[in-house]
Amino acid sequence: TAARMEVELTAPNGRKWMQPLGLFINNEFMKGGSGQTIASINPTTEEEICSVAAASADDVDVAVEAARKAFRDASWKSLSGTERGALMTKLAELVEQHAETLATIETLDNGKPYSVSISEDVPEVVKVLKYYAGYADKNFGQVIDVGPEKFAYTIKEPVGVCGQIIPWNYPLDMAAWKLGPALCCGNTVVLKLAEQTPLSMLYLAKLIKEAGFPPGVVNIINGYGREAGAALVQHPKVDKVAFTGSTATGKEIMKMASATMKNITLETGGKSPLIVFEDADLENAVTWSHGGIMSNQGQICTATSRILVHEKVYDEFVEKFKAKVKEISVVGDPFEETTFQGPQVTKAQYERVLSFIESGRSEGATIAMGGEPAPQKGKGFYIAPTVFTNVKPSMKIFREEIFGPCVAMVSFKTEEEALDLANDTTYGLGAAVFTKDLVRAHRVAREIEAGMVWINSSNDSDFRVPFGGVKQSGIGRELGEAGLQPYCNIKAIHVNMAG
Ligand code: TXE
Repeated sequence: TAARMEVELTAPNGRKWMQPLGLFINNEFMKGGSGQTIASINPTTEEEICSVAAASADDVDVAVEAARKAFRDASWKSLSGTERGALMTKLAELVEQHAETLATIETLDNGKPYSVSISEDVPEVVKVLKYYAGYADKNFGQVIDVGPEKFAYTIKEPVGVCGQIIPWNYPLDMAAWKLGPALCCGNTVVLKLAEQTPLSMLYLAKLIKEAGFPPGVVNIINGYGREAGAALVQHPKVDKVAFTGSTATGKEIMKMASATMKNITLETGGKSPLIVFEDADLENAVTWSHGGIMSNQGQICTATSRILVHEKVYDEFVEKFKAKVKEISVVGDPFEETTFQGPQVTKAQYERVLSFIESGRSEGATIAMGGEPAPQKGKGFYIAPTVFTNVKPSMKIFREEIFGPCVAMVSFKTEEEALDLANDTTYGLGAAVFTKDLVRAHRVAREIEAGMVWINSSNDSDFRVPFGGVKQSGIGRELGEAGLQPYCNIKAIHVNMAG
């Protein structure tokens, strides 16, 4: 129970660790005033792993006060960028040392294959922390020439206390994407984890203390969105809110944050198109488009969930895609080495995906493959990889984010029609284009309404390159140099030298 603040856990791969269960505030785990807890469920077995403390609005206030105090404290404020970078590098090294445990926890709590947690999710945390550690002493202002009688310069200041809210699809990576730039710029943080998957980041919290961050610089709390999340967004002493999650919640957060005019960045949903032209290398297009929707159980914000294929190659593409699913999408226990697809993260998500499948069926799309639950030994939130053909743009499965291993395929005749279909969405996160025609590739990349376009690949993001959306897929950018901008204020200083 949370009263003990930690519990020994053992995973199916034999790994054992002490799992923290409290709210991480001021570098200590605490119970929280209300004593309420949330059970974390293993999506493979549907059994409880452990119960974790959930923050009330009062607990959020304690965490924000800790971050506020740390923001002004010399132990953090007086550090040079180089010193902040050194702390972040130390944290990255500790993450590397604890990689197997972190990957194990991620797989146990989220259901993603261990082979992916260990080779992608955990290494991404290390890369992002090291990348922003490097920026910590290379992010400064300008001198601006305004004539001989004046001197003007800018300095970059941290924004202050950052409230960060993350989802459950990439718990470690979403946290790293937010902590990296915030700490680089000298901010302090209250990070609210997704109530479905708090375990990996609570373990990582121990490493933050071990790395030597002063108390209160990073506070990490579990809790419900409507309670802890909303309290964080509305807190008058929080200067900035960064959020990744659904578009509906993003809109609510914008409204709440407006009360004190907080700086906000939002990364929300998507319905990203992937266009296959008739001259594309079909093998390559099939490989990437499979990964672009079927990896991570389809729980990817940039999932290329709408595949638009030129009519000349449509039938061949569909057959090849189905064969690729049969070959690669091995559904099974996420701790098995052969598994490509584990369970959906929660029962709620599992049911949501199944209801989308049902809507596709009832609206008249063809289920060319899958379309049903795929329990393993009678258990788990598994869904068979699903391919829809005969999809009309008016259907829900073409318009709404499913967030599961389900893809909608549509054919087109001309480039213009492909672009109309691609842009016929309220979202604008990712997009992919497959063609050997260089000129067309770049022309289409410019015409697509999206924050990111992949040419001849899909979902091939990189921590050095800005990530984010247009339209209702979000505001602002994470990653890359652009990811620093929301975490610092530019102060202009004018010096009059004329007397
Ligand atoms: O998201 P929520 P849910 C999409 C995906 C999924 C759907 C619903 O389509 O099926 O959203 O998922 C916190 N004030 N994405 O319900 O509610 C919440 O506690 C403050 C896409 O899980 O957006 C959690 O920490 N915070 C997405 C986080 O917001 C609130 C990833 C996300 O939860 C809050 C996840 C409130 N009022 C879901 N309500 C992506 N972009 O990758 C909730 N939260």
